Amino acid sequence: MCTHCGCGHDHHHTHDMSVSNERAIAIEEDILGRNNAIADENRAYFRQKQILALNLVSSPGSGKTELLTATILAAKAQLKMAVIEGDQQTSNDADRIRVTGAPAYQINTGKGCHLDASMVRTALQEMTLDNGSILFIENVGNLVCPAEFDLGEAHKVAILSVTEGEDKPLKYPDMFRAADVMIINKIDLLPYLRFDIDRCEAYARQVNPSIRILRTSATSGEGMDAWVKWLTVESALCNLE
Ligand SMILES: Nc1nc2c(ncn2[C@@H]2O[C@H](COP(=O)(O)OP(=O)(O)OP(=O)(O)O)[C@@H](O)[C@H]2O)c(=O)[nH]1
Ligand SMILES: [Mg+2]
Repeated sequence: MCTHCGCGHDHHHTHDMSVSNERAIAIEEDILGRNNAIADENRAYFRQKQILALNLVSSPGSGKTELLTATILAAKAQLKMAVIEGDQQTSNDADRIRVTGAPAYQINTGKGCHLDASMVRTALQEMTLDNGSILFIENVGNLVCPAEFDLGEAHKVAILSVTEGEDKPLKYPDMFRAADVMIINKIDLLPYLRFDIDRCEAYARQVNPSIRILRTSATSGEGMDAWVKWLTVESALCNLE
């Protein structure tokens, strides 16, 4: 359950207005505990197969799917990649990924505002992933709820597009604290906007001093080299373990 937005992940409790605060906290801890246990199983599976799993989180429309299709097209000669797509509705994003030739599995969360570890476990049972590959898990577009839910990934990667405003890391600190990497996307649009990219980076470091920051344009290709290089290094580290 995501108690913050009352997304109704756990239907029988969230709609009961008489639930006391303590009870709500106990329920939340229980749900997160169960989620974490399944996330650990997913992580063990990834480790055994030397898969680099990344959880891509952002608000809707920051360019997660565009970044993934550009990444796959740029790197498919040297990296094996697959995608799990999370959206409330439609299989549009999985369809966009499949056009690139990479396998994609679509999860629809309905009213749910984030993926959870058990949804990913179900997807893993349906997919055949190559040893040593990279699995991108594109979360539901939402800058709040996905921060709390471990899916078993090695890293959360937060994507922030320049049209969203440079103060987002301060306004949604949980997400930028949970992420190991921030990608500032759509930098091709910077000439048309008042977006202070250095200030944005400073804000992100204010909430998470160790966050790694990359700047990309998924559409022009600028900055994609550094991103693909990071993926290559991280994937190689998984293969050494
Ligand atoms: N100019 C520009 N547009 C971009 C860039 N990346 C994505 N877009 C556009 O932004 C829009 C949203 O991109 P998506 O890839 O669908 O974004 P998303 O984060 O996957 O969206 P959800 O899955 O709905 O959360 C599309 O029209 C993209 O073409 C970029 O680097 N530059
Ligand atoms: Mg998408």
